[in-house]
Amino acid sequence: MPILHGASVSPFVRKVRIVLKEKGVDYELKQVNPFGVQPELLGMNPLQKIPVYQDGDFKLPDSSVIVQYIERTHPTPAVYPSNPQEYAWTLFLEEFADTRLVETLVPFFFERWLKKNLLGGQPADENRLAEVKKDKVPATFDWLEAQVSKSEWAVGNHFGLADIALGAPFVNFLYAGEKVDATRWPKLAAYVERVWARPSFKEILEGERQAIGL
Ligand SMILES: N[C@@H](CCC(=O)N[C@@H](CS)C(=O)NCC(=O)O)C(=O)O
Repeated sequence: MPILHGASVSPFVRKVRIVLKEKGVDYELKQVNPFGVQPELLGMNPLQKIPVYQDGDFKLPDSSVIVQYIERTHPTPAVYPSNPQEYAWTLFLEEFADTRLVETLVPFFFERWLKKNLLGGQPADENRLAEVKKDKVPATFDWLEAQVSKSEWAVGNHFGLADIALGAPFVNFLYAGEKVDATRWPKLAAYVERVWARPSFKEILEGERQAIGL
């Protein structure tokens, strides 16, 4: 059985877990805390990040690369579109989610949840979060609002990897006590709820909440 090394609250680990759930792949989740020097992580990922996916002796880092591998080892149901433009736009939205969206949302989780629960109870830097709310949230959410206004799902007419990648970091925002302001970004707020209502998301999120006591 494959092993996924990572912490379930990581948006990148969550992305991979939802893909595995969508495809019905059984796996073992081995919890790895990425902070501090982790000898077991160094041997598997020179970038010292989670997740790492282990299939037999083969150890593969990076959520985006892992998902591409899983798509080839377990092709059905596909999470990437076959249309070249939709496929390419999915890759871009995944990149946007993993960079700009994570930079916008995860600081809230880091300051309010991680510091308290995993980093020795340090207080949240609310000034930093006020800056993120002013400088990053509006531009990121405005762009996404336009993206998700065209149809039910982010790319084409099917739920897929773009939705999984976009929906995952919003969970960290939620764990930090935040939600998309539906009065300012109504399409985005509804889209996030739609993604979370997907059975794969619901099941993974329920397990996460039980594991972290939320
Ligand atoms: N591009 C990587 C990003 C992974 C990543 O940043 N993981 C975080 C946890 S959410 C991590 O391991 N951080 C530890 C560190 O940066 O030292 C991926 O998609 O897997």
